[in-house]
Amino acid sequence: MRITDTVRTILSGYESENPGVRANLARILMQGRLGGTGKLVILPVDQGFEHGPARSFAPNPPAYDPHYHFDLALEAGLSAYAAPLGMIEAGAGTFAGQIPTILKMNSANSLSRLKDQAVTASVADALRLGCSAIGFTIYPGSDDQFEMMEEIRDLAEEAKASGLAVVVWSYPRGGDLSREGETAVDICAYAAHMACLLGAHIIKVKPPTEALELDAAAKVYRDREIPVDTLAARTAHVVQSCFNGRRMVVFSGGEARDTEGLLNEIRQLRDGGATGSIVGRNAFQRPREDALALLGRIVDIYLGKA
Ligand code: FBP
Repeated sequence: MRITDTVRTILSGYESENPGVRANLARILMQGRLGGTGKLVILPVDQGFEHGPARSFAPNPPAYDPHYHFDLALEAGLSAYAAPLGMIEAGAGTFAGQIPTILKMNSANSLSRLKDQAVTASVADALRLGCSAIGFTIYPGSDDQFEMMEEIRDLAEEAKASGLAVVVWSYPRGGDLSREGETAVDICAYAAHMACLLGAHIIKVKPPTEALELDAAAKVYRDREIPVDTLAARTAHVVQSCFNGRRMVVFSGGEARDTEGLLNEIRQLRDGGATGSIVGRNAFQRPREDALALLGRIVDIYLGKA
């Protein structure tokens, strides 16, 4: 596989990483219909842990089968598939070498009152299963945020030493953050930036809203006239906050909703310079044919065709 100039430029932003890490980032960047473009669309399926099996899979029962998700990501020509240990173990053999996988190393569940996650896999698991990257969630703002940051510090060090890439889901919540503040643009940019500082290669955040949560930050946004009135402008601000574009940033899809609303949002993310999207429920909760059509249109957006 030869990499494109675009991918070579992206990899040059990761200038201290070893060849193993770069090769795994290249694998993800060269996979599927977006291969070589520098854009990514990833399928994440950890919602069984986060929300439970019925809420996640009852809308489309074939999705109870772990093989369904490997196959969906592959058929749709996506860049990678991310899931917790058990889901990856249940399909890694059949699909070995066909689609890059991201082992989600920690998970929350809806039965806990804590804004925290348990570490549920190891770097050795990721290597054994042929994964290209580890994935880890932090909850900036929560009472457990520092412990989570220390966990990813250790895991990222081990993963990078083993040549694996590191993807961080940075989801502000808990503590003194208001519900609105969880997706406020100042908080989203702050959370994305902290994930970069923690050494993430790919950062995953939710699309930011126009809200501003922190008074001290709000003053700067006003005084410096940082544009936050459109989603494209807010996306550009988040990308800038990720080392001025030297780190890849992907945006999550959220709860299942109408197709045109989702696609319009993704067009704005693209226009703001997002690396791509990571879309779970909106994909696997639709019947397979509808999901393939939707993912095809999302990929077309990042190809600049729609
Ligand atoms: P979705 O596209 O289904 O929102 O998936 C993205 C994701 O980050 C999942 O990886 C995760 O399970 C889920 O969102 C968490 O959603 P929430 O934090 O809203 O419960």
